[in-house]
Amino acid sequence: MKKFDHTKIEKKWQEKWQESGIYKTDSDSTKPKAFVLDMFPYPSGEGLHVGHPKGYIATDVYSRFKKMAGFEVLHPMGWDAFGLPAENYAIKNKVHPRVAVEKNIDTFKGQLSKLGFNYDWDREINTTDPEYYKWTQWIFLQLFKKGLAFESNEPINWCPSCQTGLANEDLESDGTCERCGSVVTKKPMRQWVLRITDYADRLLDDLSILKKWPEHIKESQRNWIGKSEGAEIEFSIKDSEENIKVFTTRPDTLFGATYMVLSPEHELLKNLSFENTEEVGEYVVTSANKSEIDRLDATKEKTGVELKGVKAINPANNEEIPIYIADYVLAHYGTGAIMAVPAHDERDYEFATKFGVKIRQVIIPCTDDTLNPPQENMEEVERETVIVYLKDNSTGKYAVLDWHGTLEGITTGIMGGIEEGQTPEEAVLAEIEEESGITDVTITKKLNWITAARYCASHKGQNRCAFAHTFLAEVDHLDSQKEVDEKEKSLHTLEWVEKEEVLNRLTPDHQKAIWTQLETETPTTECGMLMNSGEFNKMDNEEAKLKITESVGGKMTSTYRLNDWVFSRQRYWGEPIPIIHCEKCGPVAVPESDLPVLLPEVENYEPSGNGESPLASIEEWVNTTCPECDGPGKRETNTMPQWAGSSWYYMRFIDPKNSEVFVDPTKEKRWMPVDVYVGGDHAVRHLIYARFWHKFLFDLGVVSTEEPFERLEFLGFILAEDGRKMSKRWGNVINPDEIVKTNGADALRVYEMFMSPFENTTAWSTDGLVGSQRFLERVWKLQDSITDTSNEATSRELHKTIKKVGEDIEEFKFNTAIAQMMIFLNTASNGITKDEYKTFLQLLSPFAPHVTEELWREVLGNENSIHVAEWPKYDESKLIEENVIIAVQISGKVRGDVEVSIDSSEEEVMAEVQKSEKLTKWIEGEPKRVVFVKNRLINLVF
Ligand code: ANZ
Ligand code: ZN
Repeated sequence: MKKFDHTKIEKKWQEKWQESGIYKTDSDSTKPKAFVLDMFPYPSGEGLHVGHPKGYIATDVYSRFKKMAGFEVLHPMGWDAFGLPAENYAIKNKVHPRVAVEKNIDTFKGQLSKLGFNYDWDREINTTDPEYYKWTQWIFLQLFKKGLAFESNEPINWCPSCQTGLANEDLESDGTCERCGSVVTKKPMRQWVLRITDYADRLLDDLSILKKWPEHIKESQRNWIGKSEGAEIEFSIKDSEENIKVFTTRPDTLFGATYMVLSPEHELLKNLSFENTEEVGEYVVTSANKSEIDRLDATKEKTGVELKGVKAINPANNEEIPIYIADYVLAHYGTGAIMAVPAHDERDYEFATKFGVKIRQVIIPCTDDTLNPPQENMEEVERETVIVYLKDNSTGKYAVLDWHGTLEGITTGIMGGIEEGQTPEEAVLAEIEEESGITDVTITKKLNWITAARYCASHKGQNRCAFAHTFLAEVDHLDSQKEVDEKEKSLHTLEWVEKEEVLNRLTPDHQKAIWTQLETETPTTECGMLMNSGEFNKMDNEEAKLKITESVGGKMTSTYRLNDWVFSRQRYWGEPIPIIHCEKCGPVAVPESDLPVLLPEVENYEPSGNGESPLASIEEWVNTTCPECDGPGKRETNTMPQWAGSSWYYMRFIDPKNSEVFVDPTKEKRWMPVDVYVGGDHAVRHLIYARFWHKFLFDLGVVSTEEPFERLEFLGFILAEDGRKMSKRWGNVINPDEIVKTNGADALRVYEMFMSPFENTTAWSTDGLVGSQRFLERVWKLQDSITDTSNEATSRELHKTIKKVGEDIEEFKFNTAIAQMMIFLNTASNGITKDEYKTFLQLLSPFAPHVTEELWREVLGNENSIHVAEWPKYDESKLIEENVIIAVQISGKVRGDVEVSIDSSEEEVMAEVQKSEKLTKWIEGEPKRVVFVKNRLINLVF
């Protein structure tokens, strides 16, 4: 047997595979297709670390498997090379970004090639290639022609360090720049914007078609789109022609709107005359300097200014209500103005409490009691009740009632009905005296909200809906406590418990909720029935939403968190936006025949800092003629964001060299959609942008599917051995080139697929890597175990392995596929035939393509590559597990038997014995000794 030397064989096969062209995709093939796609990389200056290839290994394994299984596979690779990092790198190292990118691509490609990937490099694409970005510009022009790309002068995110405008998607969740971490400010500037919001509903609704996407990615997209359904309602302003339009998700609370708030940026401020202009003006300036994150920060105290001398009219009850400006209302959400309902909205509650605005409850939260739920077909009777939590100041404890009789098991506060002519407060004192015999009580707090609970009063044969007024009361000592009468005693026992215990002791959900609310004083945001709402009283609030909206002439509508896509960057390294500005004709599309608009050479590609792209300084390039009127025109100098090229690249792989169209329609139909898309980033950004462009192209009729990516597999990252992210900064980066040298590409590939479930984030382990290397060495040595006659155990395990590996690869469960191959290897070391060995190598070949090829061809003498061999089939009959009956003896006497699968271990047999009552009654304590004869008997000696 030759020695296993990965350094020799890996390089050799990589060269042979390239020469023989086994990875070329045959465009004319009629086999079923598999389009297997990686999120193509951004070729950074730092090269790959061992974490990067995890996804590429997975697609390599998958596409090799699919090819063997009879599919025509498209598995391409390319470079997403425009954008800030290349440009920042270039500025820092004083080289042209194009030169830097070319060098970086060389490094990346070299690193990837060493891992033995089966990419069809004839289809390599690069987003910075003019032949490629010609089509990115072409798509932009189509968007422009359909009115979906437009100019705007709204304030946008501005990164002072990158000196460019950014889309919301380019910000971290804390509002800093995703690239450099700087705090992003708002700056009004001219920019290009794509109307992605026109597609918001389809982007949202079609998530449901994407059955093969991970749920959490779909959920992130749903949140990003952030659809809210509600109503638009207009409020008139007293003695004015103006109106305030609000968006609300709770039109059912309209009667409770006791004030209004405009965002400080609201246009109406210009048209209204109010008394305190100076104060208002100052507030507007202060909020302009605050970040959105600050403004939405719930922990910060609410601020605002009332517009003195103006009042709005609540259309539901014609009440005059004050108008404020406050920065907790954002200009770019809904209509930029709200009706404030302090009784049912937390922000409004906080604001109203601080500014002394009226709070009016209009919704009564209702809960069905879970212990005594209302019964169907019973009449419902309404009752007003009081609930009071009484504190004994001498001990700090609170009174609870344990109920008896039909209410056995229920614990509540002191409670009872309000009688005719009684105020709730009088009822409280009366109930306390009746149920506890205590008199010298002071009421210290009344809950601001009435709540309701529905329950079944079975002794009365009726359902009750109790509207509860809730109180806190105190008594200084219990000296005056009298005996309660016998009848009350039989109903309940009074108990004093520590404050911390009260919540645990209370049993009805309703009481738990109000006890908590007494403490936190939060407004009630739940659903329920209406009160203080005129003709709508007692109506269910869901029903009231539409009814109230209609009654005031409002309309139901939706609003989205998603904003239009800010699509221009004031930077050099991007696709020029193919627009010419003409004084007479406005922005005009560059004729399609003039595409691509080439990115010109510049002396200095550093950002100017004044909000202009470096392209603005190249006069010869900027000045041109207007395609419409032949008059003087100026080229657009902003460039596209780095997400442009990646929004459609997958289709270019289908037809990478076509100079007539971005993809030939017949080929597009053959290959789209992408069957499996693999990556570990961009849950929202890239995946929303690409879906948007794809739907747009679908509407144009130039692509044939509604969605681009049929199935998405999202990977978990690989962390450094120390559990941190791999980064130069921590000095914990591992370069795959090193691993390839010392342990081999095959070992690296097997290890990364074996380390954990594919979607898990896992720390690198050198021991784990070495374990995978050992496994491959044992596979190599298995050639010594080849025998002429087959062995039943090996044969059975092999068929089990064929089935499991195939199914697991299909489901991206690579780790369990490898685990099964390890099990097989153990069995096979007792003997394996040459044919079985071949089959096993085929199963392993997608994971470890080099060593399996070497064994397949050089050791076992096959002519053709293992990678074009057909995927093995398993024999169902070999999968049936045979069972055997094992006699069970207790201290030598046969007491019964158990049925287990053949070759079960002592532990497995014991586990069966433990399940049998007939046997366990003979077992007491631990046996002194166990005699086990495989497939025959077990004897427990006591
Ligand atoms: C009255 C109301 C009563 C509201 C109530 C809520 C609860 P989501 O769900 O996030 O869409 N709102 C509307 N526009 C706003 C803006 N520009 N800035 C800040 N807040 C705004 O939130 C919709 C709710 O947020 C709207 O419904 C409105 O307050 C507020 F018990 O109207 B609501
Ligand atoms: Zn013109």
